[in-house]
Amino acid sequence: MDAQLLEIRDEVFRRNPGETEFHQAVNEVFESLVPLSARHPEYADAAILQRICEPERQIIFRVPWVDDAGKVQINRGFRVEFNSALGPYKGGLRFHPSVYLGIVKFLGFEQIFKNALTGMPIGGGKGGADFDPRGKSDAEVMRFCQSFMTELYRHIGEYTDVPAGDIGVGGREIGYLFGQYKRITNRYESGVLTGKGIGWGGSLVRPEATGYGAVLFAEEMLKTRGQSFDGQRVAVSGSGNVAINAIAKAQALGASVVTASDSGGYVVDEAGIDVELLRQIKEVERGRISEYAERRGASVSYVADGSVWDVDATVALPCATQNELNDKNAAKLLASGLVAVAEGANMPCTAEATAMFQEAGILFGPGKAANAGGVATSALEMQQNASRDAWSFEHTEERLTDIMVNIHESCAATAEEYGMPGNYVAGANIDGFKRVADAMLALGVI
Ligand code: NDP
Ligand code: 2IT
Repeated sequence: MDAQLLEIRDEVFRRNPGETEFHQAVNEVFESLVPLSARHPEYADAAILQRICEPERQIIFRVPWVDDAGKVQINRGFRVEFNSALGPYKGGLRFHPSVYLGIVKFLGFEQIFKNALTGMPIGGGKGGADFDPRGKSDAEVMRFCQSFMTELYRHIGEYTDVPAGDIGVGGREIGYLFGQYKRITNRYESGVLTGKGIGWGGSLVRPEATGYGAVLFAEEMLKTRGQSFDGQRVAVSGSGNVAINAIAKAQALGASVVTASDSGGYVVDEAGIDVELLRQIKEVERGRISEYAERRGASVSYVADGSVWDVDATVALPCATQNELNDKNAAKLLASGLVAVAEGANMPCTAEATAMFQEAGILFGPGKAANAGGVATSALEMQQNASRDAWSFEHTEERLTDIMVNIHESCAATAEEYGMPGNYVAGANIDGFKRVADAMLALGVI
């Protein structure tokens, strides 16, 4: 990094103390921008970097609710409206006890560039709460969501800010959130949230989109080396929305997916993960991955507390959470014959692991490119809501496929243009940044 970039980066760190995940995300983007800033002094003249690192608006609010025992509970809610140069703020809500401002800001910052890469008219934002939906009754989740929306509603809207799901927020939560928004505003404003159910404004393919998209992106990377998913041995982490649909798509393309995990441990299924059983346990029963091993039988092993990345694989799809794959895991995977990694989660690989994959010359698809299929399909949901239409599964999946192929092509072309062929991290960061920076230049100092 040159002196100017370092100075701006250090000032961002200083202004946002203690937000380690945000610092990590900012540092990665800055490292990629070295060749761009040399070619485009106009960005520095307009302080684009400093402006892009400062959210347009940050909302932090109290979320009081009453649990089933009648006890008053308090959580903290967040919405960081990061950048609206390309469209309304767009990005998910995460409900997880680890949520604090640094997590929301790292996710919101990544979202700016990811959303730009989709080519859809969406800005970047993220939100959530330190609420843990695990172990809560449906009624408790509903009361929490209603209280959360009772504050959030005044900040969002189909032309302003459009939240969706992320960890801990799926169709059930979006339903309760949308219901409360509709009640408070007395408007059936479908486009205010995405990830809605089919039948009340949702889009087909949105539930599958992130996992499918990550696999489609990885398939495009593999093609550049004359390979495909067919015959690969795939390790997947997580067993939520992204993981399950990544497993399904990788299997459909001929891969053998041998793992899934949750925060309690992981399973190894040498016969290939039974996706329907996994869906039943995780999506219907809201159970644990250990139950998968119990029900699937003797061929499956369950390892409590270990790392899923100890399992040999040729393709790794981290689909759980940030910084879940470190340098030790990377070394182990590389030694086992790894050829590709695509990040289904946001920033699942540590900076050290990412650097090791790149030095080893394997294919590495960063989250802001590889997992962009989810938010891209959210934009397709907004498009259907705006035109009061509902597309078929086939048409919507075709649009998703085109978008993923385009993101792959533009990241590859940008990496090539800036002298780093095959470096999708540089390609995604430069291409995403440029799209937002050019719009910000055009819109003036705002
Ligand atoms: P889900 O809540 O559906 O699933 C999350 C999965 O990750 C669960 O298996 C969960 O296990 C595991 N997990 C979560 N936090 C931790 C943790 N701290 N340690 C270990 N395991 C953990 O979320 P999604 O599948 O939607 O999201 C997964 C990742 O994908 C996240 O990084 C998210 O930001 C990203 N993403 C999601 C998109 C979407 O459309 N949903 C779009 C793009 C990216 P457990 O149940 O034990 O907590
Ligand atoms: O990280 C992400 O891209 C998401 N959680 C999806 C965001 C969205 O608005 O669909």
